Amino acid sequence: MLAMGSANALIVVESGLTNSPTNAQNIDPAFGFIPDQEIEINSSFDLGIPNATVFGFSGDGTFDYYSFSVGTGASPLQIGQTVFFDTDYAQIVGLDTQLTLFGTDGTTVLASNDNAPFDGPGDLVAMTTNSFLSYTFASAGLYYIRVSQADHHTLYGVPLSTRGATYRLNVSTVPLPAAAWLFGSGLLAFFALSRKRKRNKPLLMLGQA
Ligand SMILES: [Ca+2]
Ligand SMILES: [Ca+2]
Ligand SMILES: [Ca+2]
Repeated sequence: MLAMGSANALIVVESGLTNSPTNAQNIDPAFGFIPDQEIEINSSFDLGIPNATVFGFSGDGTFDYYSFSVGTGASPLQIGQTVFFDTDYAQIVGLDTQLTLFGTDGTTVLASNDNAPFDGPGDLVAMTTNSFLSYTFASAGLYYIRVSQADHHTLYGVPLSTRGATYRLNVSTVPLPAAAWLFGSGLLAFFALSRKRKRNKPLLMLGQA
């Protein structure tokens, strides 16, 4: 089941049939801009952060794959943006997550993380075993993020346990490139205005007479 359609549809519920890239659950329609206190990078960019949330209730002994678009317009994620992937609440049900990001072929590993290097919002427990990773996408396409269960003998984890495999997955980004661009053009506009004001100086000084 996928929450679709509106800008407010921020939550995807894991369908239970997402055990490979070919049947990954697409989360593009779930991206919205409503502030979410549990995304990892939120303190000073609370407004206008594209983010999507997945609630996983797997419990079916499989991997959970989700797909998302970058640079195609199907999601707000753009080329050159750093995207953050974060699991929350898994630890309190005894699930030690592993997050793995795959390229557009569904098999090339771009990044993977077992335990977040910090306790972020939604982790609740010190020394979290929830996962966190970030990645800056250089080219457009459909990518895959996988939630699995961490395993000391398997590099990228094993299928989720059939018991208690509940988690929340947050996908978010900081709109830095667009903000920087707007800031730059704002400065240009300011200087242009300053030059114009100088040129019109006699006119502006009338008010002080
Ligand atoms: Ca979090
Ligand atoms: Ca977390
Ligand atoms: Ca972990």
